[in-house]
Amino acid sequence: MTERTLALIKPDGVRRGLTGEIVRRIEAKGYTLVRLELREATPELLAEHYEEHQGKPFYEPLVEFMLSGPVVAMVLEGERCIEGFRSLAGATDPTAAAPGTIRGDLGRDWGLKVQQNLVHGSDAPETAEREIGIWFPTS
Ligand code: RTP
Ligand code: MG
Repeated sequence: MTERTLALIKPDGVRRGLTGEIVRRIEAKGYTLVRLELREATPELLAEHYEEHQGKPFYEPLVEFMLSGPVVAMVLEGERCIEGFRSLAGATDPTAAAPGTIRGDLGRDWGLKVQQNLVHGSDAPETAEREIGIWFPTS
């Protein structure tokens, strides 16, 4: 089933110059880049994007981190790409993420917080629609 998903390269990925490498992996997998923009998040946008995490202990540091620099916002399209991009990304914690994944190969967590895990990907069809609407309201 062809799907769309919202993928983000978080500020650590952009800062470390990994945008090209991450986009390369997405394209090599065969997903189509429908939208791609370098963006500055805002507190309002992130409050919507991370609505499910509001009130959790990691919420405030996560938002602060996501405001620490530009992010690359993308809409990907492809067969089962919601699950597929999360597979490419790997487990949330870079140390636990398998080699071969973006977080497993490129993620660092020595001296860092787990939120600095390079990428975000929507986790279900409804979430993908919601998040695409938040980041690309005109799409
Ligand atoms: P994402 O939403 O970024 O694709 O990652 P995910 O589904 O694997 O992780 P999720 O549970 O949705 O958490 C969203 C982001 O919050 C940060 N986080 N920090 N214990 C912690 O300090 C903690 N837990 C989660 C990570 O940046 C995670 O990607
Ligand atoms: Mg998530």
